[in-house]
Amino acid sequence: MNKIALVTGATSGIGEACARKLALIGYNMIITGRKADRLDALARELSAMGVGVITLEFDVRDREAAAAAITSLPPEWQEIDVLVNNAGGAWGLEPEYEGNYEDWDTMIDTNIKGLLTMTRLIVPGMVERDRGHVVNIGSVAGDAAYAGGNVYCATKSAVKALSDGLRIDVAHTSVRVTNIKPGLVETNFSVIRFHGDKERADNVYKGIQPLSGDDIAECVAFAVSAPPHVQVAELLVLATHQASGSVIHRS
Ligand code: 8X3
Repeated sequence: MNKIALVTGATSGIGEACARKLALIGYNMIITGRKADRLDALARELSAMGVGVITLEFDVRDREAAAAAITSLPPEWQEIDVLVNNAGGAWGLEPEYEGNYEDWDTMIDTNIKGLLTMTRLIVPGMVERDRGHVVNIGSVAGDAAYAGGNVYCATKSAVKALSDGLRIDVAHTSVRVTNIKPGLVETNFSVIRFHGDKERADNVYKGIQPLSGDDIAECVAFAVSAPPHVQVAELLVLATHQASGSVIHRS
């Protein structure tokens, strides 16, 4: 059987692009997300590429549902080689002193606790098999805070700390840990951040060519395809006219 990759949040954006790319390079895919119809459509597409596909519909914020989904996998599918912790997002861009409690909870529960839950469920098997790769989708936002980024930036700083921590904790094994830190990527990221305000979201990518989900998927494929003795610990990937989370040149 081919190697197996599990991608969370595979129904759109970077997650969807990662699922396609990993299928393209021969992984059997477990795709997870909250929207059954999008998972099914992607599953049909990936199956047509000749790889095995399993869909698991759950929200990474729901620990019991996540555990039940992983337990439900057939035994030969439990030996996951690559975990892409992609599910996450940004909700709101208000100053910290005016932030929305619900947005904060959503980001902390998804970006930090959801990632931790998936890690806790899948990495013990990797350690036992002395084989595996965890790819966390962090962000340039985790390197330094920017205006209004506050809690989102904090969650992505947490992704860095959790990636570094896990790398230390599995250093005695052959399991590898990669933190990919994208800058501006044009997906539904900003539409979600601005609670559906498409015009405001479009403005984020005005005057600059942003990255695409495919660009980030290429980086994930590079990291997981590196020879076994090579651990790509971190990749900071920016659009050419973006220098940091807050320095963006627009023409
Ligand atoms: C997404 C990148 O720069 O919009 O994490 O925060 S940024």
